[in-house]
Amino acid sequence: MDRIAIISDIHGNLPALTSVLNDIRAKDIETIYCLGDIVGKGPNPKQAIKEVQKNASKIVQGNWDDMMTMDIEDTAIKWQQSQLSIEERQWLKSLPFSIELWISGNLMRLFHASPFSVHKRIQPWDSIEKRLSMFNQTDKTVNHFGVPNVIGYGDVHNAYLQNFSHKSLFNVGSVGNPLEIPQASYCIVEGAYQSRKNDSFSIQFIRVPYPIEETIQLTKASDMPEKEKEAFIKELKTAKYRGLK
Ligand SMILES: [Mn+2]
Repeated sequence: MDRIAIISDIHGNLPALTSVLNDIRAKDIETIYCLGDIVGKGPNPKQAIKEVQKNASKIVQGNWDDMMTMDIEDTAIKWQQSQLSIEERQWLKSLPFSIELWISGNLMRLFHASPFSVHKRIQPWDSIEKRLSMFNQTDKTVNHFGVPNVIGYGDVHNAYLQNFSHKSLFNVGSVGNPLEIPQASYCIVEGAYQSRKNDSFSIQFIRVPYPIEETIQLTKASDMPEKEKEAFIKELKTAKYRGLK
């Protein structure tokens, strides 16, 4: 059986990313996919890009990655943009929308937020219609092989698995900005890679404690706007979203 580690939503949190990469290596897993939001919110977007480029073989775009080349009047976005070179920002812009693969007879599609847009969010508590729409074909998805029965994504920073209507919907959670448990989150999928033959298939959810205090110190030491520092540090400690739910 083959194993693929799926990470997402690093958000420039280097201590969390390092801890997760060490955990993946300790499990002898060689294939890593990343579901976007490498940058945004956290203090080390540049280093996060470097590590993801070095370690992940497939990477899709997140909403923050997309915003790095947009002209938006927002101090948080402007600060993140100021940390990156033109080349890094264009690389984020060029990232693909989705990944599709056969694994143990399952057609699995991976993307950041939903098949509609990196900016369109679907939560685990949304209506069944909304959750079923995660399996839709759109002009953004790859659609090489047909309609997927397994969807994996990031974006909501909330790891979960739901089985319904003969389908599986899972979220890998967030490496650098988890919003349920203050520990880094990622998934491992195990099955026969590129096999259309039905066989055993599993999704494992892993939590990795990491030195949060280090990330807090890196955030404090950066020249990020004070308001953004406070909000990010609060989210790291509490694992609660700063905005309204
Ligand atoms: Mn995110």
